[in-house]
Amino acid sequence: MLYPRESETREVRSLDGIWNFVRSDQTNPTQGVREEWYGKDLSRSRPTIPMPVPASYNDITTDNLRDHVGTVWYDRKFFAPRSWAVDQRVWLRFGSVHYEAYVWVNGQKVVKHEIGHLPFEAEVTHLLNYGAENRITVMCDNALIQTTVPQGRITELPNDDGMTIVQSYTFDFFNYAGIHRSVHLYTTPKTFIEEVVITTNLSKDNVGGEVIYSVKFNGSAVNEADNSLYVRAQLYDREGKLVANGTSDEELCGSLQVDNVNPWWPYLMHPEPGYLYQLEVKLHASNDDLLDVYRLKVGVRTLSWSNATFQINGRPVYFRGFGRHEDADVRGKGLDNALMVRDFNLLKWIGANAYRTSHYPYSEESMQFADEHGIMIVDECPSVDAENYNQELLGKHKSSLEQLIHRDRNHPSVVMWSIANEPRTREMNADSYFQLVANLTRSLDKTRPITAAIATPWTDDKAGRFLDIISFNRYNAWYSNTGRLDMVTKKVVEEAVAWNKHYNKPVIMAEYGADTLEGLHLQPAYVWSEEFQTEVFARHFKAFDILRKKGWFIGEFVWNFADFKTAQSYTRVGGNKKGVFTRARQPKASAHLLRKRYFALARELDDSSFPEDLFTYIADMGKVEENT
Ligand code: BDP
Repeated sequence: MLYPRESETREVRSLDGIWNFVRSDQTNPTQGVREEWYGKDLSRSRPTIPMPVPASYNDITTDNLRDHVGTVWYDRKFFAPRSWAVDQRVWLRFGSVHYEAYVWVNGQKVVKHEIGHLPFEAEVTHLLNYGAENRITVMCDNALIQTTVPQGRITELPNDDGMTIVQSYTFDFFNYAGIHRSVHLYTTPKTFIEEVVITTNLSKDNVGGEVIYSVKFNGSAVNEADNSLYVRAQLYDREGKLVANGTSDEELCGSLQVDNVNPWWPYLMHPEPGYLYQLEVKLHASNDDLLDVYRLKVGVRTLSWSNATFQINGRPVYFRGFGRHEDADVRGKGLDNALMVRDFNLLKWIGANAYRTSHYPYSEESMQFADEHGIMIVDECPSVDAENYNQELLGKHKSSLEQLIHRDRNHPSVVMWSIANEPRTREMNADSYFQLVANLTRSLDKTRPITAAIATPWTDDKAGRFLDIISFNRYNAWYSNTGRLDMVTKKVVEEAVAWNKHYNKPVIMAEYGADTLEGLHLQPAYVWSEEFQTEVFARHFKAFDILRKKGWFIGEFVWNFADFKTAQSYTRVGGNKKGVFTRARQPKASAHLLRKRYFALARELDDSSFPEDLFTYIADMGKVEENT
């Protein structure tokens, strides 16, 4: 599914803004469907309130909408211009709705989609009133049960007024819901480019590049058997200069050779990271008529991995990054460009070169931004804390990976697929389950390695053997041996060595950290203080440096980039506070330490230089040393 982009053959129209909103009665979640609320304006069925799109609905009002379980309804009106009635097809596309969505246009059912954080679309050409007003209605259900991805439980519990419905889940982030990402209408010609798949190669000396493309079209005017369609592909560099062009074969596939290529490099691995070309794909009819044009950014790079290393363009990579969340005050998981740009500024300020999209796919806009800035992504599907393995769950888990790979396979920033976070891999069926999930992932993309963030001890784990890279999560001095800073370094080293010995694969520490209340200072370090987080990090750094010398330890990811909202619990003060940045994206003391480490690693491993403000002037150290 291509990201909606304008071109000389396509128009894109945003439906973001303020929509009308109704919450269903929790005890009667299907009432709206039975009463056909989608058949007329929502306001004629129930009083509506204004609701921003994109945003989670949970934190917008001042009442208990936050904890609502079950269905909610959205609607809005829009105009379809008269010009769209002629020789066009019109598509309605959602960047993501969490968790399950049902969509109607002018009272007609259009599409149903399950699993949040992933886009879906449907053709609405025949449902629109052109040159007139139209209505779009969305019903969204946030209920998580044992067969959803991620899993949850719904129980009925007595409360002061009788009985109430309660949603619970084991994962540690708030189950924000609603229309989380942009809603677009876009047009395509009758016969149009439906898919573009890109892979790239580099010569050994990184001088010659190759962009291999494969295009699929969809058309009513021409059928699939008509192999007289062809594609013209043109590749432009950053300055807009044409550097390669070619014509596809009958299958609409082809390759472009790029001399003196600028490879895509991660941030700080090269003076010009995130180099992107623009590929222009033009679909032509056999009589040379131009049918459709689609442009996308392409980074030329190669990935390779072994049982000890992970390489990009032939150079070993050491990941220094974060686990993150899409999370912010008020808007929850709603797409927010200001926040996204701020986050990337902070990632670059701190010298990170990677993050994991813990624990679900992030916005398409952020993936494009990562491409541009050379930030490597470990791209995670929405499976978190998987347990009680069953066929239905497996089907949805696989579907989430299929949709994710389909969406993200052209991004140079995506360097690894993460097929789960902290699955219960000691459970009986975990091995056959993860074998099937890993096999599917590999069959969909052979160009990237597979990992999963595992917390089950290596002695009990049944999934690691199906991965290419082992990632483990562990909270020494926090969840185990709380407060014991003297019990970190050795344990981290021992565990990483054990994982490597057991599976003979590269190892990443994918999560470590400590909750930290901004502004709490306690010396000597004490849990929850800024001093403690800083010390926990330093003890891990020592372990990582011992491990790096062993040759197979390839990365460190702090948990978490920023503080984030969770379900209510006596272990959480307003949410999870393991952020290096606050929820408002300001640094805690540990951020300054981490920054020094990440830039020191970049200098040692990637030959990059220090930012001028990395060290604050203290004294003339040269003189101090001379005098001692
Ligand atoms: C890990 C989870 C992560 C949590 C973290 C924590 O992977 O989602 O937020 O623990 O408890 O086990 O801080």
